Amino acid sequence: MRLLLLLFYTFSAISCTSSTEDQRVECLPGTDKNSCTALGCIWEPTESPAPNCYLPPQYGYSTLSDLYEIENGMAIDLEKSTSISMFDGDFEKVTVSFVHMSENLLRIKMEPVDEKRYQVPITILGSEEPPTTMNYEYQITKDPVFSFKVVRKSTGTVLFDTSLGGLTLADQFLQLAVQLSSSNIYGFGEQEQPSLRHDMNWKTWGMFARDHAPEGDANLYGVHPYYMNVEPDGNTHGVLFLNSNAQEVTMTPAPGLVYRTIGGILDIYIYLGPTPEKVVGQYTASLGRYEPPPFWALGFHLCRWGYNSVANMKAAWQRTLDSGIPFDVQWGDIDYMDRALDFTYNPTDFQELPAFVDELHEKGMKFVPILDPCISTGEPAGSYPPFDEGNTQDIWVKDASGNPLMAKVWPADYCHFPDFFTSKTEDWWLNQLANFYSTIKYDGIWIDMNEPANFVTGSVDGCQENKWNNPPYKPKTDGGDSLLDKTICMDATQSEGIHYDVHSMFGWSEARATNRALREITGKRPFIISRSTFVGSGKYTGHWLGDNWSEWDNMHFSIIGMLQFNHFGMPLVGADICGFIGNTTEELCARWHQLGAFYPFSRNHNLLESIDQDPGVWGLDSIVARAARNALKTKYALLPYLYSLFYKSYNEGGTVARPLWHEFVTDQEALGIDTQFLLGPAVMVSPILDQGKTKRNVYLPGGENTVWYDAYTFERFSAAMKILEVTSDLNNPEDSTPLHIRGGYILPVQDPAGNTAQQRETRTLNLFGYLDSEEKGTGEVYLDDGESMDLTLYTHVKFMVNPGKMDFEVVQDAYTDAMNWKIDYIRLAGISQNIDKVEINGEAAIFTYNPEYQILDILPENFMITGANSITWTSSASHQQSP
Ligand code: MIG
Repeated sequence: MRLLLLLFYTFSAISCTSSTEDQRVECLPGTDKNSCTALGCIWEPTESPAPNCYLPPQYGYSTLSDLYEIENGMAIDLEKSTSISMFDGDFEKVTVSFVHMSENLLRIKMEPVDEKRYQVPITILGSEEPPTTMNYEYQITKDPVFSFKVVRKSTGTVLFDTSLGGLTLADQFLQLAVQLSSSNIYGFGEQEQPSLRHDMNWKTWGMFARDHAPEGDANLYGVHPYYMNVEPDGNTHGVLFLNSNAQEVTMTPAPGLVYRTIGGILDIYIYLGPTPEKVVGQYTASLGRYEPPPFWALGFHLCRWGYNSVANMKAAWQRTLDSGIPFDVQWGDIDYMDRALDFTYNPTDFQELPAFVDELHEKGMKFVPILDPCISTGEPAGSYPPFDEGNTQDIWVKDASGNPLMAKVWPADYCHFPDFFTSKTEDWWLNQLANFYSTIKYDGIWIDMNEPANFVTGSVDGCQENKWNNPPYKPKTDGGDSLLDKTICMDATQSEGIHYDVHSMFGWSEARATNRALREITGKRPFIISRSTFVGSGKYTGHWLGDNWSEWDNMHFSIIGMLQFNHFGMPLVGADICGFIGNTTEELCARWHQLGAFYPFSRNHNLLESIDQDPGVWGLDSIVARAARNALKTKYALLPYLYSLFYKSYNEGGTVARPLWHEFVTDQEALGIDTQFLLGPAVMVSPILDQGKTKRNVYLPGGENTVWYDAYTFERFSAAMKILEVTSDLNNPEDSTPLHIRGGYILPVQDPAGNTAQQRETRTLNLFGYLDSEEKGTGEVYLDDGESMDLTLYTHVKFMVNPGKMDFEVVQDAYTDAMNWKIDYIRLAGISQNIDKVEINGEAAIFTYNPEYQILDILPENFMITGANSITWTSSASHQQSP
């Protein structure tokens, strides 16, 4: 026994001090042997992807104090411990503070002493009162250098451990290595990740807003330095690195990560959850949540770049209507503009646009035009107010010499970028949008090119050579060895500081300004879709996944992107259906509608050079029209459920589209699944993603008692079977997207109509209950007018089924028209005993019971949603048992 213990201690001592390859933290990324050893780092070439040159264990910071109390937390003072300096500008003295933001949110901030650094201008909210108990604790280690661990109190699980070493805090290089609680880690964006769960084999992802089509591991439009990590027991936590500089993260087999950024400070927020949905809810509560979109935003959207005339736009629109496809929103891309000038429309080819928009409105439909941020400088003075007023107001991003930075985007002449961080720019933007609204009654705004995207490097005048434009270390971002590629000079100035610091927040600031403007102009809930996003953008805008390709694998990637943006607090998200770049095929486009109908944001859109791909262009009886029709009718049927999910996510937190593991976090298989997804807790979508296939395997997550129902046939399956083969044959008119509903849930649905306005007019809901193995179920619906800015004016009703009865609870009744909404039809699946009597509020009711399918159908009359209702049913079996 004693020997064993001794061996154990020796072993653990060794594994603590020797760096195995997996635990290395690279020294001076990309260095060679000579400079490695000259620097004092360790050179040990390896065959594995681990770095050859790595930092020694004594590298980092030593402690100058013990932990001492500060307001709402503790702090400790540190001093740089070695002479090794990878880059200039190391902070010699720093303070690390641990701030108790709430019982489930810990902030760790590392700042140089006596030096003011740029900090992201976003306030992360904690609890109103300082927490008295915390679900976390933290432990400091002083040897060989300072490191800390964050521990979940209830389980003792170490969530975040910096003892891998490598802590670097310098002017333009900040690095932290973290040992993770498990390799089930998700997040960091925006890139096109090939799997939702990270590849831990030294994979590096850059983050820096960039106009780049999703491809390989390129950094894309937005920046979200946020991840979620599932602990070995299924508890989950989230971590935000609040930083807006160019940055990267390397996932390592430790399992760990090495985070690096080239500016600002290390400012880390750890969200304790402990369920995946709670993590997201805490994250969005701290940043501001996405408001429920207008109801119509959940309908089908049609767009393309290159209608080139209102006639072509109308033709595509008409074909879609003629094909019987539910359809709510027509979009206009830059070709509607006069010579690509914002706030104009082409006076010849789009002369009829305002009239067409009126026609759309008469039919209950909507119109969303695009706007680009760069404002043309080339119009004659006095003829183009957006530019003239921008000049007067002095709103432009300035170059290093203080002149408005000259960029080149779509307009023929050079253009200036507005600095959306100032309120005078917001006022100017509001003004332009208001004037535009007086010509075209748009219903929402699409903001593109806001990375910001520039067709010349830096500016038309180039950029100076300096530490901002040519930083000593460039993270793994696309664009060769330059940060300036396709964007503006890093030393350009904005009110919040140099562009170097705020680059990736350009889209965030434009979305905030647009949100504010649309509220004032329309008096309604704004609908905005932005290409570039940052931490907290969900407070202002939805997102689409950018310039994807009409390729089969891109459908799979779109599921991953959609789920990630739900993690990032941006639930209104989708990818261009049928793909943006290249020509789609009929089969691909049909399958993509089957998937895309179930994106929270469903839009078909493509590129100037590509063929028409609207669902109507393939012919009324084509597989595309049929797939779109079937799938979108199902989506429209589910809209009350989907819309309620948005309300729930706003009121209580959580996602709309979520990975399987959010609901089944201890199901090991579910942790790796990303070809299926859930809408809310109950609806599982398993699209066919491969060319030529009509079948696929569906993984049924859950335990032995979990039941799944085929959404269309109500056939019941136990999750114990794990794999279910499903068929969706495009040639079979009945087949659609494979959908399964989780037992235990009651979905509020509606009969699908041509558009959401028509659908809502019926003021009728149906309830589909899919009962669990104990014949129970719950569900809820949020009803409102679908467009008010006041988000308290809703009615919220819950439904509960227990054996023999269904109860309704009106939780809140603030939507005045709710009193006119009724329930026409209730179907309960999974009732095993023959039912021979159903009563509604004590009165006999019309019903049928199908013993083969175990389905009870109830047809109530004048059954108002907000009434004090209750339904009971009895079976002949129970009659026989009673005396
Ligand atoms: O340089 O407005 O991602 O959806 O069709 C391309 C034209 C500019 C990029 C967007 C895309 C849009 C296109 N825009």
